[in-house]
Amino acid sequence: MVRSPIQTSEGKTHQARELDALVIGAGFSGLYQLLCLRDRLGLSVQVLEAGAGVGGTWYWNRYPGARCDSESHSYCYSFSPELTQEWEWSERYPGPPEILRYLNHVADRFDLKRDIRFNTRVTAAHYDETANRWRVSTEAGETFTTQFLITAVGCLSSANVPNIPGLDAFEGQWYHTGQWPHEDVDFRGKRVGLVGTGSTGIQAAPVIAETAAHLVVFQRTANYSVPARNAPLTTEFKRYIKENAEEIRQVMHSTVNGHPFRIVDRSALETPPKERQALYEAAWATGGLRFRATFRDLLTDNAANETAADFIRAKIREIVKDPETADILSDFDHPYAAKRPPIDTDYFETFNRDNVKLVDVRATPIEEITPRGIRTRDAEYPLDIIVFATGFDGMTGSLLRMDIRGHDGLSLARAWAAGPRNYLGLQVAGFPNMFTVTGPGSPSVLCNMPVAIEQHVEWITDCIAYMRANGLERIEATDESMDEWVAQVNAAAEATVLPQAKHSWYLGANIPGKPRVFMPYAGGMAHYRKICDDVAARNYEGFTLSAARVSDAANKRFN
Ligand code: N01
Repeated sequence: MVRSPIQTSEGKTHQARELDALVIGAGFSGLYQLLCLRDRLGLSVQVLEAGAGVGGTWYWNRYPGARCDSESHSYCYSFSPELTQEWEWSERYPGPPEILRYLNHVADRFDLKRDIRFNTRVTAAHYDETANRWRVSTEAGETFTTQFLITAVGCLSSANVPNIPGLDAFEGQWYHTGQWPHEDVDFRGKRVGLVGTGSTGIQAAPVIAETAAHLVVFQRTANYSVPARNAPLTTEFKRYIKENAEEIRQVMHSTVNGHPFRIVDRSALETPPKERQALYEAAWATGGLRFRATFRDLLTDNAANETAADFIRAKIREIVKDPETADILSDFDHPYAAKRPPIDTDYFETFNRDNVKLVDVRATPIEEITPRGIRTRDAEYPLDIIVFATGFDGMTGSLLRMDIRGHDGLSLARAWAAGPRNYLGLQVAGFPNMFTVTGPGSPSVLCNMPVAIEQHVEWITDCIAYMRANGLERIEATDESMDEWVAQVNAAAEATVLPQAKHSWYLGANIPGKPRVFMPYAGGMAHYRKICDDVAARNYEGFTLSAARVSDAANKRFN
């Protein structure tokens, strides 16, 4: 490792670590990116991670009921057949402790932790044109310089605590699910308010209701949910996973969402109603995201989608005993799966409990938080604990909270003032040698994440290997390729029902003032993979690559 003197803005001089690549974040993406760049390409790499351990999203999201909605045998890396064979999942859907055990196992197995600096939050990354290097600063005042900067910061890492007047004066305790304490929160004997009914709130409500004295769920938008049907994995299924690992991988790589099952090539509209009902019943009994794969046209045709919506509405009315509560829970304002479709364990059943109440805050909005609880237009609900399951500043939040500056001091915040713009979700014009793993403009959150992550990390690794092999030092997306890609991202979204969910975080609609832009690429993971492969095969078409050498300026002081 080389150190060179750096002049900070305060005028102090200290040593900066010089690296080939710096990776921000030690979740699924950061760990694999470190392994690829360090062990396959032989680069000097440092990972900086804000948390005290590996895990990224799963390090922070430890709220009651948290569980992954991808099936465990697909929610893992597939790059190492040995790793696949040696690891054994215990349940159909893993919870945070098991996912963290898995990621720690991976980090230890591949000796990754020695190049990860924990408790280290990156605050800024500035590109130095002359040196062709990024200068990266941390909250603690350390500085690193690096040729390649890779953000592996996750899509859902910047918690959104709504700006409701009075929170500061609340006399009870409050928590955001995405920043859950590492100690247990004791709900016993407590009156708990849960704000938000996205995937998180739907998972948390049944578990909180089991121990709390009373739970009030504040729902703004009714949400579809399908039973997860979580269960321990049978010995037979565990054997199936091992024996068919390669075939499962092939399925995940060839499907739209990267899951280990295919969308059935059958139209909901063309299927006779009785048969369609039977298929939905079977899918409901199977549970999980497989429900969405029952028909091929659910996300592309509103009338087809309505058949799924009708089925779920009827299920809610069947499960929930109080008709008024059932009406509020099933008063959907968007097509099924236009928002990320939650899967649950006894969510709707929870509203049959005597200690649970649903409040429709679309009809009676929350006006303030008082010292004693939450006051809506119609009533005050006394509470000891408030749980905000109010989501995240998704996809761009965790990038924009760092001060990232490219050419001529251009900030990423300014470059994205009208919404995120990039090429392939991987690079932004004006920010050379910076790659965003599963950034906006890539399938990311519409895909089983590890599949999307492995594809990005491998593409970035291959790209850097290509540069090294060809004496190239700098890669930057062009403006034209970025314009073209943004148009493709928009067209892909418009071909689906996804943009019809007006309150969706996919659109940035959950954050006041955030530009309304549909962020993930909805054209399908398999198609996206092919596009990226083709770009690489055409010598990184759409990027400008140059042989600008890292000059001596790398060793001189930055201003
Ligand atoms: O967040 P969300 P999430 N007053 O943004 C409501 C992933 N995930 O944490 O819809 C009242 O979806 C908001 O209401 P509305 C997954 O990708 C995965 O639940 O804006 N309510 C909504 O009900 C998921 O999509 C897993 O009207 C307010 C809720 O809060 C993503 O994380 C598990 C409000 C936020 O829903 C985010 O899910 C969990 C306010 N001021 C999460 N502000 C699995 O793998 C917001 N809301 C299973």
